[in-house]
Amino acid sequence: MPDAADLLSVLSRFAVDFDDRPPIEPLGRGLVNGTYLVGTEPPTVLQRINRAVFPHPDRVIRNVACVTSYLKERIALDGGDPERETLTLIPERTTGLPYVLHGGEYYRLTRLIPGAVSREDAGPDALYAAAKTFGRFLHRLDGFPADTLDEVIPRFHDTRARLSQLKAAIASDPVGRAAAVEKEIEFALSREDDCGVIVDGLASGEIPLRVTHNDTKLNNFLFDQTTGECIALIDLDTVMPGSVLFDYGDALRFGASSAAEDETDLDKVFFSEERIAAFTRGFLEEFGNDLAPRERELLPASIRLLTLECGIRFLTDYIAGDTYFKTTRHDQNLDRARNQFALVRDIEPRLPTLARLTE
Ligand code: GN1
Ligand code: MG
Repeated sequence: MPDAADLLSVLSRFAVDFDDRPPIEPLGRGLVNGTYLVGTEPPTVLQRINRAVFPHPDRVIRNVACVTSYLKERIALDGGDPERETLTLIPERTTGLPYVLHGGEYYRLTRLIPGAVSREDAGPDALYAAAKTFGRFLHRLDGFPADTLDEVIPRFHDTRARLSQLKAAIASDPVGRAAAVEKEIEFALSREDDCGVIVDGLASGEIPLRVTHNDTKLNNFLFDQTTGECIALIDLDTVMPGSVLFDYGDALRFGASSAAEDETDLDKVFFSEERIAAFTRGFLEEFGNDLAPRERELLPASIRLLTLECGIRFLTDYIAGDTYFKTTRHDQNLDRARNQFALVRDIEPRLPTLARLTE
């Protein structure tokens, strides 16, 4: 955690008057940005944008500002609560910009949504609720002018490009780890032929390009602490033009797994059909009528592909020396990669059965 004095001086530059010297503590389990709860009146969330992941943090935050102000209008039109159903950025006092630049780092401050919690694990009911929120999110961004968004991480969900990054890491092998993970490398490379199915569909026009979230893991949804209702989809840093299949597949990659993303006992790691069914039902209720035939057809395959892609990314980062995803223990990225590959192995023979859920 950075120096408290530094964070306090950053906070003082946002256009908000805190009650007193605010207590600051780490918040959440995101793998990229530094996130802190500023626990005073008004309660807020401070984030330091990871510059290694996002080379232009100002563009990331500008995207988020545009997307949230658009969403707020749409939420109000739907009769919802714009302060609760999406993030509210607090500007810098003098410039009015949605961030503070301090010591070369970009910080943003958002209002804490009261009574809302994020979850690492959820049963079918919560997944059904999350899927409804996700479907509404897509609808609300339907008319958003996609060309005004900066593509903050180009080819973010281009699985073929992710595989090329893996090959590049293996070739340079900067910390000498590649030889010990030959089995995992082979697992990924042997699936190369299937990696282009979504991006090829986007290129041919069979899959529509939409404004999508691109990071729909369960802990990016907020739930009401008392009613369990799903309130909002947050972590909007990767909102970019993409495919709905990226979001559906990624949501289930994480949300329908029987275990945590870094569980090392792989016998405990498999997909729950009940959870896939619940999320799919909520999603189709909200968004089923908008789906193109090719999108609907590829729903089950997208769970497999996005899980494979995430495993490839974890493995690449392990070989590259753990420079991208935060780790808290040795070999955690390798454990994460093995975990994702276990899920892929589990789902591959089950795809024909799962297809019935999306018909
Ligand atoms: C990162 O920051 P967080 O935890 O919401 C990552 C996602 C991965 C996820 C894996 C910008 O998301 O793409 O799927 O970790 N975000 C970025 O848990 O790379
Ligand atoms: Mg997150």
